[in-house]
Amino acid sequence: MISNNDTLFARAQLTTPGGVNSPVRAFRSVGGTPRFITRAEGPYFWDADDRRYIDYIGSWGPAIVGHAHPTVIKAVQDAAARGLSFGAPTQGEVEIAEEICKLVPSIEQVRLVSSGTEATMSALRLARGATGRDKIVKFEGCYHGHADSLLVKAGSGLLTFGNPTSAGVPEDFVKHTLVLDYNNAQQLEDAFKDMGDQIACVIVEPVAGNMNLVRATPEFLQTMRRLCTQYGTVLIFDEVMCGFRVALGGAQALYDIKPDITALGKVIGGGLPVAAFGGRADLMGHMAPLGSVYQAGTLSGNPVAVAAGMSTLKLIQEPGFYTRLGTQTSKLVNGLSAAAKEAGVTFSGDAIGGMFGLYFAAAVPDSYATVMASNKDLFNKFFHAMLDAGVYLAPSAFEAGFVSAQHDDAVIEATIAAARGAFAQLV
Ligand code: HOZ
Repeated sequence: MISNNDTLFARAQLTTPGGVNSPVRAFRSVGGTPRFITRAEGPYFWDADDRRYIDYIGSWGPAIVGHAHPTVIKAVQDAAARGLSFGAPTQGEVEIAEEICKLVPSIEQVRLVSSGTEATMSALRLARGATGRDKIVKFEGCYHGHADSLLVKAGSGLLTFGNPTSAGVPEDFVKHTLVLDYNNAQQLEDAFKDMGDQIACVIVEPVAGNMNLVRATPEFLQTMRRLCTQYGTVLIFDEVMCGFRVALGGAQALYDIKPDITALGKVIGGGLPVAAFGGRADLMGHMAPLGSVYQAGTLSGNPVAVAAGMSTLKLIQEPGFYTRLGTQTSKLVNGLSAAAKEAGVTFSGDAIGGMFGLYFAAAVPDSYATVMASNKDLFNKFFHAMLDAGVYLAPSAFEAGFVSAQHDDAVIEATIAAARGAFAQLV
């Protein structure tokens, strides 16, 4: 029988490059046909053949309270009934800004945008505008959206500037981007010693989620904070993925480090397009209309999206929310690790709050190089065995996974049972 997913994928490729609107969805890394999703509820979604999957991407992070949570749906329906977009300020924008500032104390003022890419791109412009400097530092393996200056990989040596990772990004645009190793505090010290007074900002995922899950060491982030303060460089935490995921106040609460600017997204939109950047009021004062750093957006602070985000932010503040989320995520990772061990498969896992990493490697990686050394072929086989068993993991060995508040014990146990079968197929 012809699968509806196959039919839709064939059609999609006629009108959309690669058949998808975001590359990782195309299953290129793991092979096979992407699933076209028709509906979702709680920890599950269903594909075009009406097959149900336990979902561990949660829309790549936003679905922290589970899919189609009745409270969020009601808030969206109520907001939509009042009008979809006004291009003028609303009370909802004031309320969500107040909520974000309350939950993330390093954020004194915040500007809403529509995607994580916009948030990091604008944060970068702000840092450059406020410092009058051009150079920026990022780390290999951290992904900050697809702005030109950030699609850069390391150059040939430590203090050489980077090379574009995408066609269409002129060398000239990235000649100010220095790419250093994640978790290498000494390298960062050396870079600042060499050119600290020219660096506008350091941007980092304090818990990286785009090279699988890789946590920063406290020493690495503390060194970064110290150097940025010493040299008047803006420290930007990209918490688009880990914000409200690893803890209520984000990774900065977990590590007890205050960045100057934070980029947020995903959870703050509850499944609709809301992202934000915010931080020290003196820095945010450089933004137009107060200052000379320009940024704008027709759908920024969209009332329906803000309603979804605000209701999600309220739900995650319910007592015990993060304790339960962390417990379920740890149960998942521990169960998968035990199942791999029983099967004799080299495997490790890590979990922080509602985010997790699965690695076909003996130890949890701490850098881009160690992540890349994990066994991608085994991951791909495991991915397909799990998919066949009704469990949807991220279709790439280099993406983090996400658990929602609706992943109860029965769901986690069903996943571990599926994994026992999947690991057995690998040996
Ligand atoms: N940026 C996401 C991967 N880290 C993918 C987003 C999507 O395809 O929806």
